[in-house]
Amino acid sequence: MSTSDCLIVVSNRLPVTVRTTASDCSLEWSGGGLVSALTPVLRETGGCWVGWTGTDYHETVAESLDRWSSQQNYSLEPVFLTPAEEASYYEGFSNEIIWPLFHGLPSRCQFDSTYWAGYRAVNAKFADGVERVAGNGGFIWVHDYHLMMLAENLRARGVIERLAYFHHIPFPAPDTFETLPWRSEVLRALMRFDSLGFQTPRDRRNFVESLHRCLPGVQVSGVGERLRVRFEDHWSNIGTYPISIDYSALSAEASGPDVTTEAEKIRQGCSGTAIILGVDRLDYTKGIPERLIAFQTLLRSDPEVRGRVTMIQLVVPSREHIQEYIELRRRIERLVSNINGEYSSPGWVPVHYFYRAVSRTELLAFYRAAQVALITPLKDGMNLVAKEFCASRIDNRGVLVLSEFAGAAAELRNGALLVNPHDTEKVAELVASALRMTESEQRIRMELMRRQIESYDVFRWSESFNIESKPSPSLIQDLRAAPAHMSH
Ligand code: ADQ
Repeated sequence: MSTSDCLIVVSNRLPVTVRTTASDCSLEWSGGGLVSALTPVLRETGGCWVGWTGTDYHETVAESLDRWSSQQNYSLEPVFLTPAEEASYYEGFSNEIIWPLFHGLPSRCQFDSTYWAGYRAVNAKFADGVERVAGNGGFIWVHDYHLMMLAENLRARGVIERLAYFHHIPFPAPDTFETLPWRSEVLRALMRFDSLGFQTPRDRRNFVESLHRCLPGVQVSGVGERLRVRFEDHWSNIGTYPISIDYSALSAEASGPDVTTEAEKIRQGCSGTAIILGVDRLDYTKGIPERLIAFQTLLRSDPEVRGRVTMIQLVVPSREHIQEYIELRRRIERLVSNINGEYSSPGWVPVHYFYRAVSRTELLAFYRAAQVALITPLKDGMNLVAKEFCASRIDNRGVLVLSEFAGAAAELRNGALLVNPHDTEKVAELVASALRMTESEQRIRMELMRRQIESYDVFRWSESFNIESKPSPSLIQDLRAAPAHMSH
């Protein structure tokens, strides 16, 4: 995208967490993949970020955001939600329907029609927020499954900017998608965007197959990863754009003296044992219990490794008020306690568990201190942790054991050891072979992955998505002239 274009990013949450007391309000950077990926882009281009504050309306919050905006080269436009809106749109439709369904877990879904009504109403509220800051031409870039109805709302209000949507989570197979009672409404609304981007070829394929199945009359033109799709009178570009990280900034920071000192402290804290690292947001899709069971299997089956390896599991708190997440946390803590109770010996504790967000310096130090990164989501749109781990390995050492169901597996398959995260015995075996891997093999694999991430970093991701979101007038003419043919 040309940096002169005005960029409006829209996502469920603003990139800051708002903390309020009776008299005061403070803002802190939020964690999560979306913020990690988009902050460097917006910092470079300027513009505006529209999103929910995580609160209902408070004057002090609005004032703090104004103050924050005046000190940055982009501004924050708040959307405030009432507790009822939060319950139906966020906790209900987004977290109890779309999140599990799109991660292939329909049995976890609560198909409640009041959630659907709340979702549509809040998408309209977001459209109000976008309307307040739009109007200078440019580009409105909507992020993720919370806001699938937004283009329809904005077009109905006469907003004429280019509208693009990036889908950060997996798009399920049509057999799963079609269980959604509001499947046609959601697809129709998505087809009002000018461009839609997906993380992997599989997600893109699933989306197009779902269109064919649920929206009669849809026409698809093109082959490979860049398609044009016509529904009613509107054409959309559809493509695959794997999200990435700011590789150079991360590698440079990882080589800094603070990170080096901290990494050494972590190694000493683990008495020089080999470190196996897990880093995740708290979520049932991340496969944290399954991973702990795999580690337990390794300790059980191979007494030689006891006292020689330490697993460090970092979990950043997420969706803490939702019952399922409270239960998941308890389950993880029970497993950690069982493993430590069963296998600890004087001077050695097998699992070091942290339930908090760690600073960037600490996070990079953990990446550098580890011998194995064990990243085994049951399903994941991309998984930026896998890419961050490789970017931090300026020594070209370390082994990535990666779930074949993470989007990142499509790009990193030549360097990582891929595994089915449900097969805990196989995970244990692969960890054992990762611990035995020679330095020369580690180097070959790590270099392959680092080169891939360096050549397709977050700026390339954003540029390729945005440039291709703007079809050339000649292409549009060609497509209008030619009879559309079905292809998928
Ligand atoms: P997430 O599900 O949030 O993102 P992910 O891509 O792994 O998942 O990003 C997590 C981010 O949080 C990483 O940048 C990581 O550094 C950070 N993080 C994790 N644990 C932390 C801790 N304890 N302390 C500090 N930081 C921590 C969604 C999708 C993903 C997709 C991203 C981006 O679910 O599949 O990769 O969006 O598209």
